[in-house]
Amino acid sequence: MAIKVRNQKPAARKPFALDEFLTSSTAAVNDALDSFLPSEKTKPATIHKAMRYSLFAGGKRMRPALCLAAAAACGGRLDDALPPACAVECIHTYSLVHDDLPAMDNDDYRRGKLTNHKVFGEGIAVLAGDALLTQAFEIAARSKSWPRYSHRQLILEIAQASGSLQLIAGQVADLEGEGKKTSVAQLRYIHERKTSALLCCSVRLGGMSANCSPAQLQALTDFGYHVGLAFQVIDDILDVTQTSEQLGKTAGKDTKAQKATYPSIVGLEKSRKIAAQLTDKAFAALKIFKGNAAELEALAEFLLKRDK
Ligand code: GRG
Repeated sequence: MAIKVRNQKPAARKPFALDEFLTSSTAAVNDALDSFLPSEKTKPATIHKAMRYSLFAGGKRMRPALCLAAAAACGGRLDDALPPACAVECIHTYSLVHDDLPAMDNDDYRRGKLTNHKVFGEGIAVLAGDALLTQAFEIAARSKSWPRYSHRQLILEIAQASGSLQLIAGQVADLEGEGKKTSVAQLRYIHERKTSALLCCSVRLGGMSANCSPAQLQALTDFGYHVGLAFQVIDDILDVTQTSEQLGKTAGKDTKAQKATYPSIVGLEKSRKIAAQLTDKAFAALKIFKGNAAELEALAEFLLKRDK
């Protein structure tokens, strides 16, 4: 089944119904994740309960949505985009479980629920994160190979985005920067790795699952990079403007941990401007799709305006 068929002329096109897209993409991703993961009863049950606890705790599923939206822009099929979409969500959830550990950010709440280690203990939470990371590669290995993009390439993409040069590098720089004076350039380095790399990977994998052209892949990379940066600027803004209840995680943590953020370096107003400029650059990257990337456009706007 194709994700969406859009062949109307721009003037005749109705405003894109993002709510419907997010509801259906989240449902499809949740069903697929449920089928990929061992059941709660599979022995050892504790680890599978812990993995599922965080995975189904109510995340926004933005990375899978970006993956499916990119596939749609390239004329792909939902069934082909779902495995990479699920793989990136497993990586993302693992990073949150580990990020919340006492040795890292030491948080009690995530996705509106107690953090994994608060429910299952630190040992199981470390293992649940490890198992989700490994699960991502198993799911990627089960996805379809394409003439332009082999399994090897899909797996390489995920490994690079989540490895010691990207996601982990960003987290290391974030940890080491706590309490230190940080420049905007250093902050950009952290955001590129800690956040943008995985969002960009999600978009690229969606394109690859549709056997996209090299030019489309380049456009998706440019889009994902800028949306990823904007995502973290907004995350920093929300940390100081929203309540813990709204966010489903502890608000105000960046200030408390003396973390470098856009609001702390350039102020709230300039941070909002930067997020809008980054989103404009993301929009510009979609020109190549000639109006046929409605899902990606709507998601970029939604991510800029989100309040949680
Ligand atoms: C290996 C010990 C060890 C830890 C790794 C890599 C890592 C820990 C943590 C990643 C750092 C991190 C949490 C980056 C921030 C990215 C971000 C803004 C996450 C929040 O994403 P949302 O808002 O969350 O999409 P939901 O819950 O909605 O999915």
